[in-house]
Amino acid sequence: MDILILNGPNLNLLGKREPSIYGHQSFDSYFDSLKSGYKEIQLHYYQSNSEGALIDKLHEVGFNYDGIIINAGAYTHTSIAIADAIAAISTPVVEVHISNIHAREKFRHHSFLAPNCVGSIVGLGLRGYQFALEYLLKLT
Ligand code: CA2
Repeated sequence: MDILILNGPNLNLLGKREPSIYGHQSFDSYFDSLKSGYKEIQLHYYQSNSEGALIDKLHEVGFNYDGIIINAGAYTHTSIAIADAIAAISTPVVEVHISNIHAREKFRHHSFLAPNCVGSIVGLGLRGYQFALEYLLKLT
C-alpha cells in the first residue's frame, strides 16, 4: 500500500519559524517518527514550494497510490489548478491543516480544495496527518 503526504509552500520551514502557530517540530522529524509506526505500508513524502510541481506529483501518483494527504499551504486558498488536479485523479485525497484556518484571517477560511477531497482535518497540529492516515488505511 502506498500513501503520499504532499506538502505545499513554506511547510519546509516548520519548526524554524512561527512556533506559536505551527509548533516546534520540523516536518522531517515528524515524518520519521510517523513512518516508524507504519512499517507495513509505503509512506512517501514530497514537499514543494511550486504549484506546478504539486500538480505534477498529483498526476504522477493519483492513479496508482492508495491515498494522498495534502496540505497545500496557502495554495489552499488560491489554487483552482490544484483543486482541478484533485478532481481529475482517482486516488482519495484528505486535506490537512496544522492550524485552525477558521480561527485565523478571513482569507484562510475558504479552501478551493475541500470540495474535491474526501474530508478535511484542521487545527489539530501535526497529529492531523496521522488521523488522515488512519482514515485512509481503513478506507482501502
Ligand atoms: O495550517 C496550515 O497547515 C496551513 O496550511 C499552513 C500554511 C497557511 O498558509 C495555511 O493558511 C494554513 C502556511 C505554511 C507556512 O508554514 C510556515 C512554517 C513555519 C514558518 C513559517 C511558515
